[in-house]
Amino acid sequence: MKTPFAIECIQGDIARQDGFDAVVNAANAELQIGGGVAGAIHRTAGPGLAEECRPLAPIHPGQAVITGAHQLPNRYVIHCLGPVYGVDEPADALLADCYRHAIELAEQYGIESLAFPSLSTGAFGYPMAEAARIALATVMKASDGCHQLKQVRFVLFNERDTELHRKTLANLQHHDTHG
Ligand code: AR6
Repeated sequence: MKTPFAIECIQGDIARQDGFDAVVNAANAELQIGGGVAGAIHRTAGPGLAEECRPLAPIHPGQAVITGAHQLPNRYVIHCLGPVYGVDEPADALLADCYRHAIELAEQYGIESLAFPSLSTGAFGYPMAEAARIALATVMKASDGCHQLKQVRFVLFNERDTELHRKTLANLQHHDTHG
């Protein structure tokens, strides 16, 4: 698996990714304001985002849809509905679908830089280590077919999750290189 775009993991707020073409929202099925990531994104974007989202809802687990970014410092928001852990099955495949579909949309819209939060690991209860492995492996694999995307960033809320993502990424890249 080669990685034609750069992947980095940083600690921060997904609603403050200045300079990135698009950010991913950990959405609810109705694509309306919620807690966590969806709260931060909708609060910063303003009410126009929920309005643009209304006709696109409801979405199903694993699906991704794209809108404008309104007052966020980006061009687009890609909204993904992650699986509720222990409810939506198969959870691992549905979580991987979110990342794959988000990257497909990014490619279609000529997005060069994309920032992801850790989907499903808050209110939806997905264990962080397992979710990190699925997220990073899926993004690395999807990068093979990408021509537009040049930079992918994972934005984690705290230091522990950031370190976990960095270590997971390093392990996956090591296995890639050394078989
Ligand atoms: N920036 C980056 N990461 C964040 C931020 C932020 N501003 N806020 C929280 N996180 P969640 P889910 C982390 O709950 O599990 C919503 O209410 C957080 O620590 O936002 O997919 C929606 O309306 C966690 O690791 O998303 C849905 O109903 C991760 O982001 C539901 O929750 C995801 O937490 C979606 O649940």
